[in-house]
Order: sequence, then C-alpha cells, then structure tokens
Amino acid sequence: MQGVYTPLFQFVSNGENIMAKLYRFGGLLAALLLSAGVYAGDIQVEGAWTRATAPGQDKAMVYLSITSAQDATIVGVSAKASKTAGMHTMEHKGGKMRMYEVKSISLPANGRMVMSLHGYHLELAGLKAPLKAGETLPLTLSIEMADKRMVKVDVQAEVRPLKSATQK
Ligand SMILES: [Cu+2]
Repeated sequence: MQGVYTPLFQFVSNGENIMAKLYRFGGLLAALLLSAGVYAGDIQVEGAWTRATAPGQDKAMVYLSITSAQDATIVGVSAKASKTAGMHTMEHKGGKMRMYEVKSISLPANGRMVMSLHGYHLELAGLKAPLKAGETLPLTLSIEMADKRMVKVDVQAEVRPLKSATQK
C-alpha cells in the first residue's frame, strides 16, 4: 500500500505545499465521494415516521432508527415543511415527562440508535401546512463523521394517522 502514496510527495518541494496539496486533494476526493453517495451509504436510516397533525397543531415529532458504519454525530436537522427543526430528548422528572433540546446525538459505529416516544426525537416547529396521513415528510439530517466530514442524509418520514394501531 505504501507504494501507492509515495509518488504524491515527489511533486512538491516544501512542507507547506505538501499540506496544501494533500488538503486540496482530500477535499476534492471527499466531494466526489459525497456526490457518489459513498458516505451516505455508511449511514442507514429506517422506519422514519411522524403522525398526522391535529387541528391547530403546528409541531411534529419525528422518530427513526439510524445506524452508522463509523462513529458519527447527528449535528443538525432541517425540513422545508417547518420554520425550525431540532433534536429533543425526554426526561422523566418528578413524575412528569419533560422534553428539552439537544445539540447533537452520538452514533457509535454499528450501534443502532432508535428514537422513541420516551427518548430522542426530531421536532419540527412552525409547520407550514398540516401533516396528513399517507403523505411523506422529507427532512435532512446533517451528520459529522469521525473524520470530520459532513454528510447530509435525506429522510422520508411516513405520516401515520393521528390515531394509529401501530403506535409504539
Ligand atoms: Cu420534542
């Protein structure tokens, strides 16, 4: 393997150039890999769902399962359907469930992170239109991989009926 990398160093004469060229090469490579979906392929999202909104409700909680082949962190979420989107978790305190915002969710390599009614969820606030059962709600996760590369993962969340037999 070493022989593959050695020629790179023959193009350049000083240390700064080496770093600059390697960095540029690395960035270009990352962009190519991203466009080919290689990194997104390391991340698997399953079973994304939310519920149809009740009249007057402008918030939605979204649940999903996510697995990453390498250590990663969800650092953001966005959705065209709402003014804001974020990550929340639930806390049981003094007999009450309280939810609060978190800035990131860690994804240990190959560990499945399952969002559930009693834990992490994505929260959309300021919905621009009611969510109707049978529709899909597109959203995008921003994920930072262990090597600091940022990956955008598009997710289609199924909108389930308000009262659903498949509630978890
Ligand atoms: Cu919430």
